[in-house]
Amino acid sequence: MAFDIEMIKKVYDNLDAKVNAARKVVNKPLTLTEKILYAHLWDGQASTAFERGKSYVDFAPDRVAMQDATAQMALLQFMQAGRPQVAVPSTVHCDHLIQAKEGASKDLATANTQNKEVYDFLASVSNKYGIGFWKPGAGIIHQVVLENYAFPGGMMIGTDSHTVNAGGLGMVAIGVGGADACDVMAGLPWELKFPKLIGVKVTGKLSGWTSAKDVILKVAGILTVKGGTGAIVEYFGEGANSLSCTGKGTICNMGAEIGATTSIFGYDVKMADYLRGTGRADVAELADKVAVHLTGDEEVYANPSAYFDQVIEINLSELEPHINGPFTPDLAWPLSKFAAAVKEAGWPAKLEVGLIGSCTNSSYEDISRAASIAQQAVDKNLVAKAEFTITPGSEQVRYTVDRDGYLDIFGKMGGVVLANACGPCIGQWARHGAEKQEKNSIITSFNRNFAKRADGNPNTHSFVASPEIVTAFAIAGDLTFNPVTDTLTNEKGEQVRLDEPQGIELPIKGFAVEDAGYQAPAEDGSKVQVLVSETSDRLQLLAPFAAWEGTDVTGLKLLIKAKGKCTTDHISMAGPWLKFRGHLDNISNNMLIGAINFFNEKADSVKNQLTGEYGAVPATQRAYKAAGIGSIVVGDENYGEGSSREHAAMEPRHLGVRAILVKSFARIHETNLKKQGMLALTFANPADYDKIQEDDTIDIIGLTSFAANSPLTVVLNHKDGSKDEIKVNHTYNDQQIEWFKAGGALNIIRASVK
Ligand code: MIC
Ligand code: SF4
Repeated sequence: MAFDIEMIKKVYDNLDAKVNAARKVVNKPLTLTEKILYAHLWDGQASTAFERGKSYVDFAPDRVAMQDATAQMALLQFMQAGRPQVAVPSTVHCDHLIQAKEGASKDLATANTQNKEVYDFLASVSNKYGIGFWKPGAGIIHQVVLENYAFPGGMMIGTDSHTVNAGGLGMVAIGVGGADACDVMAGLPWELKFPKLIGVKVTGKLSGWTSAKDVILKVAGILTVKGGTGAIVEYFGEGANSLSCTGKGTICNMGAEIGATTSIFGYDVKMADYLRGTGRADVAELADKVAVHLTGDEEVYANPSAYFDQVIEINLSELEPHINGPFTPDLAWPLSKFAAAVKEAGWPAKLEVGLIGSCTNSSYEDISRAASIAQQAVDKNLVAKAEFTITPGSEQVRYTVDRDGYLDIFGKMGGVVLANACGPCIGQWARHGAEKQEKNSIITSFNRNFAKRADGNPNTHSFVASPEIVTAFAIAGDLTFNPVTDTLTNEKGEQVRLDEPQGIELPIKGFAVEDAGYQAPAEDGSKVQVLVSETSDRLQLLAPFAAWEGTDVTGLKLLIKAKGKCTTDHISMAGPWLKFRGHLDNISNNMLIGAINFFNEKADSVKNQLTGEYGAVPATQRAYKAAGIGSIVVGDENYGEGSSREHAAMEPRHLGVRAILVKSFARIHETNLKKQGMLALTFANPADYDKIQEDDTIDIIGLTSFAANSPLTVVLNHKDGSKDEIKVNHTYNDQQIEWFKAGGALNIIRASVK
């Protein structure tokens, strides 16, 4: 059950009836997003319109995609659901566990040895349950999905926040935690709060150095890392139609960085071309027949402010290339202002490494445009001043760009081709010298640039831009260089200028590949044995979490009051820890080690209230657990921003943290916490964050009458004997309260298996 044209036909066959039914209940012209959402309701058709940002709705997604680092936990959970096969077409992609060190072939060979046990587990569990398996080296999940599985008008969930990449091919594709994926694979509905809708009207046409990446870099600057929370972003207008399908993918991909539930473009000629170019003319033909339902209604796009909750306009003709960063993807600088910003802030102007590719930016078009810059370095006697790496998104892209000579050009410029995998984007980068923690700058065409993410060095200033800008900067080795206006001195001492990039959207000779890296599952997997060794330090079968004790939870110790940005990278770091993604107890040793303690401004140093001593967060929490004492974590705005990794929710659950109390949550993380039976609470008055003291013992009151839409009370018992009582909100609905009571959603599914 991987690629399934019959499934696509079924979606399209029902589309007309479902969209028309939605039209009746909504009673006004429809956006594309509404058409797809209403067409994927779990019980078929809606009887009333849903309230945006309020109604919880059950959906029936068409597909599930999982990457290796999250699939382990998703599938360990699925194994407990007692189902013989997955209920919807699903795939696993081995991309996150390959470390970049010496280049593609050596690194892949090392990964195959080091991760053998995990790959064997994933291959066998996929084989057993009817899941398509993409081997290490096949490519990064989102690129492989775009090339093979995404289709206009479909709905997909994936255990990775950048699942949203498939919006570039007109799909509502949403990142979720493994427990959500487990539900859908088990044949259960998937629940989401009906999103708000942000419309982005795109006018004009790209030219020169500006690319699709700059659209999202600009939008990220406007909306910030939390501006898209709870919303789907729909792009439309003649400018949108002029962007290549993979360019649309790039824009949707990085929509994860503004917290958007997903982003989407309507079906158009560019998508049809891409479907044909990637061997899916049959899908294009089917989509053509229902094309009116694969885009928003004309009235909506003619008068967007009447239909969207917020409208943004981007004029491609005026858009400048952007560079975002450091340390956060929403700090957006137009190229013309960047050099001054670098100087004023004192960021290291010398560029050490430029890295192109990743799931965000590794299309044929991206590579060809970047190569047109690299070729100029060769032709104009320029020697690249910075190191340069290329990460192809899939074996199909790699093989094709190699055939067409692009990799050769990068080689001549001094570039190193890394494996078709996440690599440096997720800290899988054995960067020489990173351990010295020197202040330095790198620039990537990736999507995230949180502190420590790429190389573990907190002093690496990481910037995000398009592949062509990254290539130009790598040649210059200088962040204050502006390729549009500045010249460079070549080996002969001449002043030379880089011409604008030129690219080709789709390969003229077509895509080619020798071994795409796909392994189909057994027809009948009932006899297949799943391989998990009992002594493994990388894989551990899950034990059920305990149910709620039925009373208020009192006497909780404050574990940490996290200050400022606390992303999933801070809560459950990736890089070296990725190897424990299938072993809950071992990976719990990274819990919150990146979060900054409000009271001493240090990472991984909190007060153990039992001893009064400062220690590492995981060790302190294990001490509370050993003493049978629960704890609470307090955080700031947009807590849990970034990844879909449910480890960030399961680790505190496993170690005995009872509640996370913050100013606001990122969507996926909040759901992950609920799914695992945790209490995810927000301050009714955000200023109450200031009332939390280091030695507080905390009670959560009102759980015996825990109900939707009714706040709970938190009592802060301070060390000096005084108390503060504060109101805290939550977004649990009735079903989610049942998850809490049962000790986690999986306990409910497990109980239903006879
Ligand atoms: C990321 O980009 O942060 C990751 C690594 O792809 C994560 C998934 C993970 O943590 O395994 C994501 O984006 O969800
Ligand atoms: Fe991999 Fe980076 Fe893409 Fe995440 S953002 S899927 S780590 S390439």
